[in-house]
Amino acid sequence: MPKVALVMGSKSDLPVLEGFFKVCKEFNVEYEARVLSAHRTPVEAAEFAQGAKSRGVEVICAAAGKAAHLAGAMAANTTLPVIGIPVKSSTLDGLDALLSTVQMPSGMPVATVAINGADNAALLAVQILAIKYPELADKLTAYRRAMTEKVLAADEELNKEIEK
Ligand code: RP5
Repeated sequence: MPKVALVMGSKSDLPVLEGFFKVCKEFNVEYEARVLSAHRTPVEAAEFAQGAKSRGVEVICAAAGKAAHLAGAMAANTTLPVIGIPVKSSTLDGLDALLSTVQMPSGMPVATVAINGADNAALLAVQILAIKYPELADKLTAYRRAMTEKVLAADEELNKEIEK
């Protein structure tokens, strides 16, 4: 079973990360989740990233707010793909975390999703895994089809309403 890791800088980040778990469950992707901070637990965070591949993890998602160094710290300690989730904190509306996560120097990429974009982080992880696991590719196709049908139904509904 494909496996994704989610690491968050603080347990206070958890409420905005529910979408990650929902998507993993929907696609039947195994996950592990940890609270580890690049600033407060730098040694443990580095060890986590260094050992991820040998634990069977194939993609790491890292969520953090403020001076969000966590995704970069993950990337520095593994060659696995790292997806950064900037978390909106009480100040600066998450722009601080967005820039800290996305502005990685050349040679050390972090694929960054929207502020609080935990569902998209999981979906991107599934898309990466789908290169290797054909059943995930099939599920993604069905997921996209369902999304399309939902929008087309809303479009039809709207047009019935404005005809009145
Ligand atoms: C970051 O600092 C965490 O990811 C969190 O978003 C933010 C605040 O952390 P707490 O002070 O709530 O633990 O490292």
